[in-house]
Amino acid sequence: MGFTSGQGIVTLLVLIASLLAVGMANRPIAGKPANHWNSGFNHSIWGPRNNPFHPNNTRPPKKFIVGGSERWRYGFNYTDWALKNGPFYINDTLVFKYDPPNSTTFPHSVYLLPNFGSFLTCDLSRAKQVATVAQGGSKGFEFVLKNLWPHYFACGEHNGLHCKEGMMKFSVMPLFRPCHG
Ligand SMILES: *[C@@H]1O[C@H](CO)[C@@H](O)[C@H](O)[C@H]1NC(C)=O
Ligand SMILES: *[C@@H]1O[C@H](CO)[C@@H](O)[C@H](O)[C@H]1NC(C)=O
Ligand SMILES: *[C@@H]1O[C@H](CO)[C@@H](O)[C@H](O)[C@H]1NC(C)=O
Ligand SMILES: *[C@@H]1O[C@H](CO)[C@@H](O)[C@H](O)[C@H]1NC(C)=O
Ligand SMILES: *[C@@H]1O[C@H](CO)[C@@H](O)[C@H](O)[C@H]1NC(C)=O
Ligand SMILES: [Cu+2]
Repeated sequence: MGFTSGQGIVTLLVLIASLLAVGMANRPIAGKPANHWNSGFNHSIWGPRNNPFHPNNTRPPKKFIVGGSERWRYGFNYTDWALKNGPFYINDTLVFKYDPPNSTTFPHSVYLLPNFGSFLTCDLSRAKQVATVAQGGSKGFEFVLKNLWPHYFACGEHNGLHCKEGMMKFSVMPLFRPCHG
């Protein structure tokens, strides 16, 4: 069947009417915000502090003790720690704290793995050591997040065993935050 201009106008009117109906359906009801794009938007969760894309997210750089009071040790879930303490931003500092080795304490260290594959398998063959077994002492080893690419941290001790079996690994994707001040 042909599509005459008369039918076209009717179609257009029906379209406009249905758009208006949708608009009416989103009219404010008692106590609800008038702007329907905002309804259901929980500002407690997605406020400036937590939302990495919020224009007012301008908190100054922070220091994080990796693992919190557990520090950098064998058997603590650092993936979980990173999930709960992130997101991390450019210029935040990660502090790795672990005792220098002696006859009773296990040595630890900090390596950066080159990619997700080596992170999954704890393959240290192309990893870059960023902290020796001695550098976690006293105030700890500080790593400033300077780059926007993913960082794959792992303990390099026992040929990857601490990473594989001891959960001593986590990844961080630093986000860009507009400069504060
Ligand atoms: C928004 O999220 C906070 C924190 O999870 C919660 O306490 C609050 O009840 C939520 N508000 C609404 C309206 O869902
Ligand atoms: C950002 O903060 C400024 C000053 O505190 C405020 O006037 C403005 O409304 C905020 N913008 C947003 C999108 O929350
Ligand atoms: C560590 O924590 C992550 C994130 O909460 C979880 O998915 C994972 O199963 C945990 N790993 C172990 C071995 O419990
Ligand atoms: C080894 O180091 C730990 C932690 O620093 C310390 O508590 C312990 O006394 C040390 N042991 C020896 C034998 O030096
Ligand atoms: C990070 O810090 C450096 C030096 O203090 C500064 O020049 C840079 O603008 C900062 N970057 C961001 C994204 O805040
Ligand atoms: Cu270790």
